[in-house]
Amino acid sequence: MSADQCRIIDLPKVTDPRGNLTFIEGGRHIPFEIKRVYYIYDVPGGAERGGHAHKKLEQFIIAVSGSFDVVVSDGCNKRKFQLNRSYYGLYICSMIWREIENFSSGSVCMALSSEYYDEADYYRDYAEFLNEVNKPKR
Ligand code: T46
Repeated sequence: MSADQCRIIDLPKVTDPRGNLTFIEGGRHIPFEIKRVYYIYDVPGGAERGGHAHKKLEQFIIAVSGSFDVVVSDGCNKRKFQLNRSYYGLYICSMIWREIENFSSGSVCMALSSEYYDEADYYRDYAEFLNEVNKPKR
């Protein structure tokens, strides 16, 4: 897997004088079926989230309110994305180290996941992650 596979995906936006509406259908607007949704909010100034990679899980992250930066790395290449609109998000494939930082006040980070929560799917140690991605491929 490569950081180049992480990409911004634009979502449908139904504009309306009553307020805009965006929707996401798993397997249509994002490249996986959605098994889990969670969101991060009330983030104190200067706090950072993430700092791990997933063996199998794919994710789609949206700034439903405010803004934050997502830094993704495949162990070799690093890319930084600023998320600040609720009508697009960042797709992150498996085996990508991610760090989320620079949260604006009142921001809400929503994540759609391809898998149920499973701690065994995480690399939480960067050295262990690097070791895995640098293993010679058979
Ligand atoms: C990711 C970033 C964006 C659960 O019990 N269920 C869940 O679905 C999740 C996501 C977490 N947890 C528990 C596990 C930990 O005891 O909540 C605690 C905090 O989780 P974590 O330290 O993994 O939180 P973040 O914000 O660093 O990472 C999360 C996701 O784990 C991760 O997949 O990409 O948000």
